[in-house]
Amino acid sequence: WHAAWLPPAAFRELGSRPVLVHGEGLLVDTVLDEVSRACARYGGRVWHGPPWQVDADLVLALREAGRVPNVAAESARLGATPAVNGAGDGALGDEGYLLARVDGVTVVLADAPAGLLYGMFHVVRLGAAAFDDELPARRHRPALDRRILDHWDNVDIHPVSGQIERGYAGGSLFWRDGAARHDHARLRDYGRLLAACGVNAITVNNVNVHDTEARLLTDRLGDVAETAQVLRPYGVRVHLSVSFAAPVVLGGLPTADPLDDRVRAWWAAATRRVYQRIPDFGGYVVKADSEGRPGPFAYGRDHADGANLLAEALAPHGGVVRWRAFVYDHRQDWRDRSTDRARAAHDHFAPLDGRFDDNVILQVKFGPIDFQPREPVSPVLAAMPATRLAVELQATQEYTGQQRHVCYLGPWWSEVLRFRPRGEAGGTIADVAAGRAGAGGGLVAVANVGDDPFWTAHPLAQANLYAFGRLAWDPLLVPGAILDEWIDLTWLPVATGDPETVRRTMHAIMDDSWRTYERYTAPLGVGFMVRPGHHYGPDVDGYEYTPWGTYHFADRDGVGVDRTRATGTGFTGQYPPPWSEVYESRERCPDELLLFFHHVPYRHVLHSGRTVIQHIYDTHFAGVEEVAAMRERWRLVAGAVDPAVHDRVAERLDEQFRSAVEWRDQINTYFFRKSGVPDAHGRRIH
Ligand code: BDP
Repeated sequence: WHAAWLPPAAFRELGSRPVLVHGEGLLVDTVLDEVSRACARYGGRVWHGPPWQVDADLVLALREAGRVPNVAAESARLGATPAVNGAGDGALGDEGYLLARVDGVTVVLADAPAGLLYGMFHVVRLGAAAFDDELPARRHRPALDRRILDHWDNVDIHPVSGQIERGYAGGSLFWRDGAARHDHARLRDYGRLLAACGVNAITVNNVNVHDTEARLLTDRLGDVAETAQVLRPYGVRVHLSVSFAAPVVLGGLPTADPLDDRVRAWWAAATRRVYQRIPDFGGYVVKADSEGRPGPFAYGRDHADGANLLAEALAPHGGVVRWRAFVYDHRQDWRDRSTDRARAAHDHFAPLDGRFDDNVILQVKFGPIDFQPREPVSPVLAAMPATRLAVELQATQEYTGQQRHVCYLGPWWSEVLRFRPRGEAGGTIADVAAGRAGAGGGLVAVANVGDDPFWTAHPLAQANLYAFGRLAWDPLLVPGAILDEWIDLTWLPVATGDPETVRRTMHAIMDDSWRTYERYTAPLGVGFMVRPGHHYGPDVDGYEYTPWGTYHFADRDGVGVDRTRATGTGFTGQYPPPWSEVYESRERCPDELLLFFHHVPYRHVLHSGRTVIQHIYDTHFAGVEEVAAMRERWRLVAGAVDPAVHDRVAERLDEQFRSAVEWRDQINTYFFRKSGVPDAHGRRIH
């Protein structure tokens, strides 16, 4: 498998110098190991101090209490600007570090081993710039304490979802055909990749917990412990998805009622055993009463009762339960517009604000429906000030081209994280996820990796994993700059041609690729015009007359879902002002979300000055042209990147082009036939 963003050559600068590593601990050993390997390759030297008195170019040191002055004084001495993130008190916390250039030596100081590890990867990222005398002294801390990837991996091959539910990059890194893979070398490499972009926890199994997977909690716990052990040196903690019915399915109890004492005792005992084997275990993830999963509703209890049951079992050990807010009726009547799936999470959860225990995190999908390439931000994220909230993103490209299409999601996630649900005066979604001093629910993404040699099948999809980690560390990073970092680390060290051409080409292909994808797929926020089941490629009416609650309501006069209070489902009323008013108004609603909130005539004029129907035609023609241009650009770097990678991307771009043409033709034809309105530019639409 390929090294992704940590090819040995990315360590050239660090590895060709004298380096001092100071401190003790498992993660310090990891730093030492990384530095030693780099130095062995590039001729540097490494000392494990004390003593301090060596002539090093780089010092990576863990400060022992009492031995070194406090960080505030020390940063002041080094002229460090305060960390942009985290507590303003100057503390470095468990994961922070101070990076500075002092008298010709680059210094990384941390108070805890994880900080040293993150600091070392920062030095790797900077390359030569880390040794520049102009390097600004700065404290660094993650904005969010929890930066988590949820793997939707099954232990068994599931008849419908396979080895990985919505996985597009081969088999699982953890499981194969019903058993653990024990592939420690690969797992360890995965841990490195995660640490290098800042991810500090993963969930090792699917949120849809089938029978074999349920047993990871009990008799198959050893496999989880083994995974935790391999990832621990990289500061990555393990979480488990559990079934709410576990006391029945695994424990033989007659009930899983959250208020039943036997059930509480069962969870307490099961959880105690987990912590005996995995002392730093992160916690549980639960999908309950959703898409057929068991939950508290069966016992007449609500989701606060359900979540608090598990919270109580985890609390003595410092664990958290991440309870998913993705709860809706997937058996609804498509003729009944009053049952709006977009409303479901808020209807269920907003009234429960204040009822959750401290170690409950409510994990909310970023949008009200389901990971579409365009949705408004979920109103739940503005409705529960007394609850710890995590924001859930989808790195696996279920609805964004399934890792056959290039779709760099950094700009989309950045837009979500910077959104201010209460208007300019209020905080951002990133603030909601950060909670107070970073201790909020954090940022979570559904993972996009598998055992494919390129990790993500589409080599360019790696950028989404990288960007997720970096945005979770610092949500204010600029997506183009993250991409640049990723290109620098991943591609340039191994480029076989002019590096600047490679960089330019990558940017040209990827910077705007999410918007390109949006242009040739479902228009103006309406979403879900995909093939039912697997969700790849267009199907104009695939979900239109089904019970799933995902409709576009196109008819001969117009298209879109009326979610207004005045005439529709009332969903706009779940937002606080100003958005409740902005979304309610056809005139003020942003173009890209118009059809999410309104049913409008085809000749409705957008802010752009174009009619809805002409916008649909134009964007679909443009989207396909943009993919054609991507393909052309990629051809031009044939000699400049590894041929195996080049071939893989080229083959995917061919498929993306074919698929984009299919989308364009089906969407345009469909709306032409519905509306009868010809293209203003006379282009051929069937
Ligand atoms: C949907 C996926 C489904 C997941 C579900 C979830 O299609 O496979 O189980 O989300 O998040 O997008 O639970």
